[in-house]
Amino acid sequence: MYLDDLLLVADELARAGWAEANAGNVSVRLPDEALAELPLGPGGPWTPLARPVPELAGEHMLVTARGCQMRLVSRRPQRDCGVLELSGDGAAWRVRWGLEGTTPTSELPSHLLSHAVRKARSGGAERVILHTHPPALIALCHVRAWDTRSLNQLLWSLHPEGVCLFPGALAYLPFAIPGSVEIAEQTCAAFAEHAMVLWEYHGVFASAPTADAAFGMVQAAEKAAVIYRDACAMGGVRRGLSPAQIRQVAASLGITPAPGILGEEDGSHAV
Ligand code: 2HA
Ligand code: ZN
Repeated sequence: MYLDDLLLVADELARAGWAEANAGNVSVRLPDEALAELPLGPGGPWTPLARPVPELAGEHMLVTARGCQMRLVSRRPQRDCGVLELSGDGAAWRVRWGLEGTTPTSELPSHLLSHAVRKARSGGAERVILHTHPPALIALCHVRAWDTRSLNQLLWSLHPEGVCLFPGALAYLPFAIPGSVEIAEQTCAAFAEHAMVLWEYHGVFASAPTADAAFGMVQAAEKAAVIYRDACAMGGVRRGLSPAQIRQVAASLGITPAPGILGEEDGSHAV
C-alpha cells in the first residue's frame, strides 16, 4: 500500500508539471506492518551517514532513487525506488529492496533529518516527505523578497482553502545548495514549526501522514501562487481575504492558523 501510494504520487507529480527531468524525491517512514508486504532481502553493505539520525534508529524508509524521473518511477519501481534499513544507532543505512544499480535520492540528508523532526513533532503520525518543483511558487521567489510571515499573508489571502489546507504555514528558507547538509539542517529547523517549507528559487519540502496529504498541501499552496499570477496578469492584486476573514474561515473548521502570520489589522494585505 505504501509502495502503491508512492508510485501514484510520482505519476501525479509528473502530470502536475512539477517534476521536470530528475526533479523531486519522496520518502516514506514505513510502519512495521508495511514491511511484510514488501519482498525485503537480507541487506547489502552499510553506508555511513554524514549526519547520524538516532531518532530513526532501526526504521525502514521507502525512498526514490537519485536521478530517477518521476514520470517513470511507476514503470520500474525496483530501479527507481527502494527500501533502506537504518542501523541500530541511526548512523548508517543499507538497501533491503529495490534501488537496483543505483543509490538513494541526492536529498537523503534533508529527508532523514526532516523525518526525525516531524516524527517527534507529529507524535509519529507524519510518515511521508515529498520534495517537488511547483513553478508558480518558485516564480514567487523571483518577484520580491519574502519571509514566512509575508509569504503566508499573501497565500492565505488569495483563496479561503489556503489557511485550511496549510494552517501551519509554508516556511520560507533563503537559498542553500541542493543536497547539502546545510539545506538539510535549515529545513529541519523550519520543520520544527511548520509542515511545509519553500526552498528559495528551488521548490517545496512537505511532510504529512500520507503521500496524498503531502501532495494536497503542496497543491493548495501552488494553487494560491497560480491565482496570484493570474490576478497579476489581469492587472494586479488589489483586494483579497482580510486577516479577519481568514481567521473566520479557520475558526469555522476549528483550525488554528500558525501564530505570527495574521496581524491584528483588518484590511487587505499590501502585496
Ligand atoms: O532530485 O530535486 O533537489 C533532484 C532534486 C534535488
Ligand atoms: Zn529539487
